[in-house]
Amino acid sequence: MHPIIDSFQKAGQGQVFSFFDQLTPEGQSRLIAEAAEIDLVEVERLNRTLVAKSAAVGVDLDGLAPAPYEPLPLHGGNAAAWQEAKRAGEAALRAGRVAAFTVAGGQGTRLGFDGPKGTFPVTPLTRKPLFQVFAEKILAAGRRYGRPIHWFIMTSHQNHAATEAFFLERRHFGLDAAYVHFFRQGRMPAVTFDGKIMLETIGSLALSPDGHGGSLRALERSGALDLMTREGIDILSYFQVDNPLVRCIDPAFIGWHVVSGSEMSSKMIPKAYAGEKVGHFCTQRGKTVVVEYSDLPAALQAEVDPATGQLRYLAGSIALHVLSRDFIRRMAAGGEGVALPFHRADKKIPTVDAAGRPVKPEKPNGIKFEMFVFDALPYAARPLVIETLRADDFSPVKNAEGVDSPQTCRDDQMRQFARWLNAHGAGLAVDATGRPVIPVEVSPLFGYDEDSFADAWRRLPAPPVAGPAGLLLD
Ligand code: UD2
Repeated sequence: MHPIIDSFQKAGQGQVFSFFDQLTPEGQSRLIAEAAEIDLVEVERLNRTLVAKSAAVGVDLDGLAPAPYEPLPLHGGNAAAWQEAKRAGEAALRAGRVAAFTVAGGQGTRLGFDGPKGTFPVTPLTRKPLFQVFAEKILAAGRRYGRPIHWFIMTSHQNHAATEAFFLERRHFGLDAAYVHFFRQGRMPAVTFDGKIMLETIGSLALSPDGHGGSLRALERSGALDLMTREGIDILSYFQVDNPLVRCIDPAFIGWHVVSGSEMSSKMIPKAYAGEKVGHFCTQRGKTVVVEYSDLPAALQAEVDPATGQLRYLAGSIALHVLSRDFIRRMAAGGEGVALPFHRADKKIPTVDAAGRPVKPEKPNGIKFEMFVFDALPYAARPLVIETLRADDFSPVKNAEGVDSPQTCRDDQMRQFARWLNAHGAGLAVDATGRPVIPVEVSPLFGYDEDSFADAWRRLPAPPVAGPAGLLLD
């Protein structure tokens, strides 16, 4: 018997090979190869812990309190310290210590878009795809600081080839291809409610991406951390693929991380309303933790701080982090007590019945496991949370319509462009929400943040003129 089949049988997972005899030799090899990806010891541990627990068991809220954060000068923060942080970040960039990192392995099901999410057209006028927006910001930042910036992109098995092809076809949006690095994240098998690894078809396992937390081990496995070491890069700027407003490279953020000697730093925004779907920065037993919106009871989310009149759990996590290379390496190595936990999600998982016929379940029939990157925070030395303005850093595209949709994101981009323009006397008419009345787009290659925009504006020979489609600065 093949040793992989043997190990599955010994682990009580022999059902994976129920239809093995019906497969072609190639099909058999494929299934064996998938099975070889599975860490049976890990699955067994999850079965003993997460699967054995009922899904209703909540997270540990014992001793939870809101985490402190470094407020912006606008909200009473120390302006001199912010200036110093910015200078430190600029110095790190000029020294070539920083790389950008996008997690783009998600399936983007809510948006209903067929294809890697980063290929979704997102800018208001020219409809640049998300990947192009990030690419141009990274290209421009590299030029500004005199050092091209390496960019790591984590894909999934499902979208890896399509993502690479997209970059090739678009000539890496002007970036040097040698500075753009793709790697796949790991996969986890789904299990039934009694812990049996599920098949998707008779010849394949029900596998799914292991969550953005899987990025830490994938960075190690892919050789990205070695590359960083060779290139003298020790700081990674982490962001999600769905948020074109993000300052992929933010000197103040990087500088706060450096100055405070933090191993993992994060940005928070004040939550807009109690039920907003973001994680919450908290402290618990002396550690910084993020508690997801789905895990923090509604009553706690709605608590108001009498001193400020604001939500008590105000600090929303928008999934922007700066991580130190050696910290990632330590997390990836794992070992006792230094591993990201898995989270359980009960899902409708397409599978096969006892006769091998396809089944499309109507209600959840199994469990998927995911790791979350913010669960690394409690392991980081001197973790730091700093404030940012939503308008400067956060407008994700999540849903086809309504909140966090392509429309709200285009509007937010235009508000930002109009703000920059009007700060320099462009005199653009805007509505009560700050949205310009004509369509406006500023290319990241012109200006990708307030400073770079201001410099480019000063160099303009004459004020820009709007065309029939709107105002475009590129
Ligand atoms: C995430 C955060 C939430 C808030 C919000 C901001 C979690 C659990 N929640 O919510 O607190 O910060 O973002 O927008 O993280 N991804 C992978 N591989 C995976 C799964 C996800 O690369 O296996 C990427 C995905 O491509 C995307 C990002 O991670 O860039 C976030 O994924 P999501 O859309 O599932 O996160 P969401 O909206 O539930």
